[in-house]
Amino acid sequence: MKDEKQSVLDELRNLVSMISDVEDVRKATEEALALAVNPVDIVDTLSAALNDVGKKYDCGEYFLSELMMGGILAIEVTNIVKPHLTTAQRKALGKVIIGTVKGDLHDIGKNIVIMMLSAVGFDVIDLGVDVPAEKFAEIAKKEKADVLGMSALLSSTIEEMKNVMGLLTKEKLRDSVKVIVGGRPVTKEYADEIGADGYGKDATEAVNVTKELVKSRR
Ligand code: B1M
Repeated sequence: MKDEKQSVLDELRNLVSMISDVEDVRKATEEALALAVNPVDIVDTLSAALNDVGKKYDCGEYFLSELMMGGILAIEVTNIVKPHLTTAQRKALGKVIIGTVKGDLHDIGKNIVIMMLSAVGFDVIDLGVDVPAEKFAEIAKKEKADVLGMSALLSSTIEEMKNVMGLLTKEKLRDSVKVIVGGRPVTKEYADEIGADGYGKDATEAVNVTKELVKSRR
């Protein structure tokens, strides 16, 4: 028989992928936390549910309105989980600037990565979405960032990562800042191809890779 924790996670996945009432989604998230479910498992469940939504959109079962509602439900869940991921003592592991590349408005995955990086003690500056290459370079320089992170969810916008890499080289910033990339269409091969220093397939990997990148600078 499934344990209580798994049942509530299954329920949460079902509620989000069926685009249920926001109150029910909130209740299931709070119930999971009350049962001491690891917040990272809640985030993973949310990712799986959004994948379900994406598949339904792909096959024509859902339309843009459902895609948008999926995003709204995800924001509700992450807002509830966020305080449970944040550590009380900050260890100041390093400074990270992160944004979603130009032309791309998806920010749920990026925000989860930010939550997890902040939780382990990184000082994170969120550049938001639709971030032009010039802004990545400008803020990396101004903030003396250890790591620059780029997220992209559209296959049409990952090309923008290459532009950012080119500008960082042109501005002679590649010796001072490490670059990590991630997002649904991004692969390790693509990260290598554009000369990024790291790739994270999910938020947990993003945290581990960022830690390694900061260590390699010292
Ligand atoms: Co859009 N969308 N969307 N969407 N959307 C996708 C991405 C899509 C795959 C859906 C589909 O067709 N199956 C598809 C892209 C297809 C493609 O490019 N091949 C798509 C499309 C087509 C579009 C529009 C073009 C739709 C339209 O207008 N006709 C439009 C584009 C707008 C734009 O950006 N210019 C659009 C709009 C939207 C909404 C605004 C409605 C909404 C976004 C709301 C928001 O972000 N605030 C939305 C949503 C919700 C989705 C899906 C359903 C969910 C995305 C998501 O949040 N996933 C998505 C389907 C899917 O992903 N299967 C889809 C959950 C999230 C936790 O995962 O972001 O991958 P992800 O992040 C992960 C990892 O990738 C990684 O860690 C995260 C946590 O584990 N990661 C990193 C992410 N960034 C990282 C950075 C790192 C390291 C790791 O280092 C820096």
